[in-house]
Amino acid sequence: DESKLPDIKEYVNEIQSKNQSDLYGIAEGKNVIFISVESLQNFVINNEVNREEITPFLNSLVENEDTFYFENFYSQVAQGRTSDSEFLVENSLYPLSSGAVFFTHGQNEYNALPEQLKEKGYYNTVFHANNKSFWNRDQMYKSLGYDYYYGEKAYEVTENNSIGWGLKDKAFFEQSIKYLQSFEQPFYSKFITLTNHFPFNLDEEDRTIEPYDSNSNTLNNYFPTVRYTDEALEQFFKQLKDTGIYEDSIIVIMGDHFGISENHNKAMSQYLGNEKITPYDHLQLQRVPLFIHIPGSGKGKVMSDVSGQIDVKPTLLHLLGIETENDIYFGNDLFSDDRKGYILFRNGDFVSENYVSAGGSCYNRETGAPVDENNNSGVEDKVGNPCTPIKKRVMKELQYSDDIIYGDLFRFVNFGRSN
Ligand code: GP9
Repeated sequence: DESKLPDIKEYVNEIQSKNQSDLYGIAEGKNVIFISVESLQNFVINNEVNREEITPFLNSLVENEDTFYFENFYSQVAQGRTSDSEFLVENSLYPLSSGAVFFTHGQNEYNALPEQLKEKGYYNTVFHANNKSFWNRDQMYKSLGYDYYYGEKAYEVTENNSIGWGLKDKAFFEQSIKYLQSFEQPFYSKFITLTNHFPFNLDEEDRTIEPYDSNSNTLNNYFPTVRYTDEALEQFFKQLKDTGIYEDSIIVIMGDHFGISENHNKAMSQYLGNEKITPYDHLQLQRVPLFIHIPGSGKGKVMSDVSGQIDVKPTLLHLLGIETENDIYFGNDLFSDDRKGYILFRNGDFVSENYVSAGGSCYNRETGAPVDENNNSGVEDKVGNPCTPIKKRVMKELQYSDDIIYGDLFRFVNFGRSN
């Protein structure tokens, strides 16, 4: 109920980044092209399979002087998978512990990224070649402030240009460009890819690297589909340049969530060369790549701090020079040096700069070794389990986020928007 708001606001005010970064406003007035890549995990970046590079295009982006690449960026989704990642990114609130918030709270009041951009004159669209009602997107997108959703029917889908869940990524981007060209600028457009979806089916003609060899066909086939999507992204960048959209845009590429589940731990440990996949390793495998590409900025670098999907909204708003002081959210601006220092997961696990709490144990983040909880190893001036104080904050933060969603509390907040 409404009476919870003062405590929530106080907490949010405590954790929000106060120091403006050098990059504040660097992309003011630019289009935002956000690409959510299905099941793209971070372990494929700058890695090989059968001695071949898996993601040559994304690897070239890591080196690109206009790209910020976040190598310790975590997916924080729960049962709502892709829809949860969309929810985290656009609201900087946490998904729910059961069910998909897109379904259960699609009619809530939000103060989402698209709504805030609309206020600044942006035209907001989503591109995703699937049935519009999947994940209740058609409803939820209205609540989040989208102007239009280009779903499956906006595309020419044939037997030849589709596989698995539908339209192949290359055709998807190719057919989307004409819509982008027709928009008045600035626009915010989200693209959600599909080809790299479990069980990773791919036509022979689209396969440019060979599968891996293990007891898991899922993991084996993951690599060629990841490569296919990498090529689709490269092609899309080229099309954006050819049409002149590129220069007036910033381009964000993010993996939505894991593609290889725990069921494939044996094959995964073989690939990674680990003896087994521990709870610590499992959490580290929740890392997905985040690239923020700002053409002409020349300031790109690899960012190594702990970060997650909860941080995307304030980070993007600040790059666009949009103030968030009166907003209510749980992430931090990833370019600010004033951040809360941990990333939490829906089940209460977390990763902080020094520790990882997973499966009820506390680990040293750097080494992966369990911290001796009674013996104070790994910390100098704290007695007891160093994960305990962070865990308390984590549980409180999840509770506040749940309070907002279950109570639809943003009904009672005046964010100063006119729409
Ligand atoms: C469905 C696509 C995949 O439209 O976004 O969803 P997922 O199964 O990954 O949540």
